[in-house]
Amino acid sequence: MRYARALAVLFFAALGLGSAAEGDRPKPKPAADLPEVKELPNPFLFANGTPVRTKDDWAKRRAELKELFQEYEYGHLPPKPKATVTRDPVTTDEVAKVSMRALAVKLEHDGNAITMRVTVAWPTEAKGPVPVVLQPAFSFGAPKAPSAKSFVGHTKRGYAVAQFSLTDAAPDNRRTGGVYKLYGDKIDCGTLMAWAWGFHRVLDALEGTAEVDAKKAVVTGHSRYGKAALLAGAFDERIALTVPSHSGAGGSAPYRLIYAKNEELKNIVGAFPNWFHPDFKQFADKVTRLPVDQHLLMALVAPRALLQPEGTQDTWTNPEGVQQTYAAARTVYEFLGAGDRVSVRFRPVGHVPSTDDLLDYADFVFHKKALPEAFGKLEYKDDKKAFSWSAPK
Ligand code: GTR
Repeated sequence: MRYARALAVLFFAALGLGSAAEGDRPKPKPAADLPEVKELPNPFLFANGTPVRTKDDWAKRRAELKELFQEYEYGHLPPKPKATVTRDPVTTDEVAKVSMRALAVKLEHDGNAITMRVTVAWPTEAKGPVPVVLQPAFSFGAPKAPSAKSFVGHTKRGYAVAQFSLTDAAPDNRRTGGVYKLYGDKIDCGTLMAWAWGFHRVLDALEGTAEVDAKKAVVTGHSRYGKAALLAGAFDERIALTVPSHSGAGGSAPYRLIYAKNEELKNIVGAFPNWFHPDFKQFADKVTRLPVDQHLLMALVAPRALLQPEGTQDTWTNPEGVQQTYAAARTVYEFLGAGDRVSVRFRPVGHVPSTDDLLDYADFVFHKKALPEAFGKLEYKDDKKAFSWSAPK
């Protein structure tokens, strides 16, 4: 049996799959056999109870957490396929001072191919490569060709944008097409991890795009795409700044801390089962047995920069809970000496994103500009810290 498994691992490695395939991985312990943890789980304790004391320990704990998120919540990040990028000629809108080009990113595996279409826009007057914001268009169908004008908000502040449709990487509501067409049943990821993979493939293509500085890549998205952006940032250390906007359940909001009519684990796995690992639904009535919670996903981004934009009237996305996950993730940033790389921004709004907040924070991260005062201000002043642990001294 062991031998067969080892052979299978070798077989899938030879196929170019970095790790074992779905049917081949040992099943993790079921939810009912996991210990109950009522508060936000402690980032500084390994699953076997050993404490994290040093930065080297954190690197190991980080690897452990990545595996826990993959095996229980999201499924595994699919491998990197063969990619061929075709670049259209540059067009320039002289009035908007925006230059653009379209990329077609062809991804292939085992005789199957899919294409992600990306529009890259940058300030015509830029003197060299500029930081780039990777942003999915919020559309469920084929993306329309975006106009130069729609990028002016970014380009006039010195940023490039790479806009694409995550539904090229995986459809919103089923496990077929996109990455599933490439790897079929050899992958166990849900849509959110498939979308994170999509962000990574766009970043691969941007690394070969001279007008942008791919070392200053920002990933962002709103709501469901915010969840995907957070996962993308957590699982790819090339990403310099992660901005999951109003990402809610499955994003930055805690499953364990519910304050009002917030989306709960049972709601999201009921409404969007395909977004997650097929077995994640076992936690619907066992939230406290989940070995992770979402502050730990945020902590995986550390020490790279992370901004949490939230709306205080956007109750479904649990902004009050995010104040807690932010505080909890912050302990890891501070432990790593990067306490100035994480922030939160509460606006008195409902379910709407803010480009200004993203660019203000990017200016701070990339250009050392002062941050407006509202950044880092807590909104729920009476709420006590919802966890008893702290970082090792
Ligand atoms: C809602 C869902 C949220 C969020 C949102 C969106 O229906 O409950 O988790 O994903 O959709 O993406 O707009």
